[in-house]
Amino acid sequence: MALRTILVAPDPRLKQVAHDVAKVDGEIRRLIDDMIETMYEAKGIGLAAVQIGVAKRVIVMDIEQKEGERNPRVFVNPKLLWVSEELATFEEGCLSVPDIWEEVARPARIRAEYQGRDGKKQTLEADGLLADCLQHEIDHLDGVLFIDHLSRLKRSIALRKLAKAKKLKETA
Ligand code: K1U
Ligand code: ZN
Repeated sequence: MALRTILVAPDPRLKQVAHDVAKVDGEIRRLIDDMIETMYEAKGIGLAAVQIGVAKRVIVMDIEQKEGERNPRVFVNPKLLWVSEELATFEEGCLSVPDIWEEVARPARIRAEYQGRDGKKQTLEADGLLADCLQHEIDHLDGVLFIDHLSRLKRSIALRKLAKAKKLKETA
């Protein structure tokens, strides 16, 4: 397993639309393992392959992290089959948009299909943080960041904050 570098906005690679995975083979399983290691190292609850510069429809997630306990979920080729009209608001963060947290409203309940690490097709009904995080990560696979859901003013404040942090890092 290897740690991968997480891209930070406004890196243009975060805007690419990921391709379907044709077959869950050894190469994809190695990618999944690297993503899981990278997610835990970064202290995230989710990670999409696009965030490490790989344009494939792969997501890893663990929203129930407790000390010493790891239960990573894997979603290959995830697809939303149904979303509720009712919305739920969660405060979201993103490893590719560091140190910015904002409330985002998304469908409260979802039904999704995906393939697991074994390549088998599965369906899932979710609400709460799982539904929110899965929508956030599927957005990454379509080149969308959570700040794209904010008002123009809030998004430009967030982008300015990111640019300032980048400048400070370069001069340090
Ligand atoms: O996509 C990502 O970058 C992962 C992102 C997922 C997410 C978080 C919150 C709502 C929706 C989606 C993160 O994991 S941000 C980091 C994070 O959640 C966290 C970091 C430190 C302590 C507690 C939480
Ligand atoms: Zn994110």
